[in-house]
Amino acid sequence: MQISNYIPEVISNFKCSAKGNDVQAYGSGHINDSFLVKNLAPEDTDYLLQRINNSIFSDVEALTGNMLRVTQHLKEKVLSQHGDPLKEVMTLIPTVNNQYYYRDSGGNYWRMLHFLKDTRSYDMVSTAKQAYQGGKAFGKFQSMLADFPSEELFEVIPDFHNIEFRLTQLKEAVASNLGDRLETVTEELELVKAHADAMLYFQQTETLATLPKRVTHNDTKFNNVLLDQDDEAQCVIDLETVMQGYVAYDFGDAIRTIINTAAEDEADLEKIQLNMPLFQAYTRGYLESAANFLTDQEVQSLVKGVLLFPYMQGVRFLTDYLNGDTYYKIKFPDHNLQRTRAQFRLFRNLYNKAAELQEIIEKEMSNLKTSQAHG
Ligand code: GN1
Ligand code: MG
Repeated sequence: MQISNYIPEVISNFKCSAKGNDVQAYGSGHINDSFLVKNLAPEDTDYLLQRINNSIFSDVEALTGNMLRVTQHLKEKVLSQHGDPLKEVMTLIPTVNNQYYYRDSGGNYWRMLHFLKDTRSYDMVSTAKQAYQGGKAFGKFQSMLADFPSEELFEVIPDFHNIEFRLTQLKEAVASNLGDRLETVTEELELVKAHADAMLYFQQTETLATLPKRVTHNDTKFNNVLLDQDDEAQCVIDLETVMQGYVAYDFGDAIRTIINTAAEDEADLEKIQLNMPLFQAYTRGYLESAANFLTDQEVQSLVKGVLLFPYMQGVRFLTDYLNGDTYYKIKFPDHNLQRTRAQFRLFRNLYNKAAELQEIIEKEMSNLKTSQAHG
């Protein structure tokens, strides 16, 4: 049976006022399926219904527990700052049995969220204001969770951002060559090899000793920030990978989409250029809201995250390509190869500009200190 056939059953099991007369596929996620469930009366709440990919998120109960605790914590913070928790934080809708996920008669897992009207998200950034607002939003997100006991969060996907583990997965994919595609990726494997040692920075024992683990979002693509009609940041979404991590992970993953003048899967590699003003704007917004809790070492580590994330994303796409496309949704046969090449081109461009990126971070940090000193 098709997934969408379960939707009436699913809707009737959540405490929601929509009747399910108007349901549309929604968003551009690579893992879950999302649907917008509209209410007939325009003034009523709409809902976002998501089928959770439970071959990837295998413990839906623990995952949901993380999301509940984190959203609860964020809502309290927003309230104490006189904000609107319903608009600024994702709201999970309970089922008729007061659970926050539902398993349908076909064994599929679902969650329902309050849909935030009059907001927009962008797969690519076009203005400095958007980039700045994105930085503010993710910085504020981390800042509001800085006092949350990160070790209590369940590790939803073990070793999610552990590059050593990702490289091992790639090695295994090369060895089994399930998709019979090894011959097409010689150059890509060379690039992986050439940079592997340098990319292990976050796995080193010295790093573990100096950098604090915090609550991080772990999927800070720009389209995971909802902006309002004036392009002001309103809400950070897609909280299922919120776990313990390094702040540089979130910074790096965000820059991966923000600084790139082309799409994540751009076929024409020449179109993949770096937009430095957007990098600067994001960095400024981020530091403005995160500098209050960041250590000097963490600020120093940010640029390492910027290099790691396109590299690691390329490694993950390449692994999936070699495995015959079992993890990411694809739109055409070589999609994962095209994604890999685009991410590796972005990585090379960033690698060549690492010193300049570092200078921008330092300059923004010192501007911030100066302006704070002057009240
Ligand atoms: C996946 O499904 P989506 O688009 O939210 C992936 C992220 C990747 C991203 C690449 C659980 O996120 O880690 O960075 O694709 N999520 C998971 O665009 O693997
Ligand atoms: Mg995601």
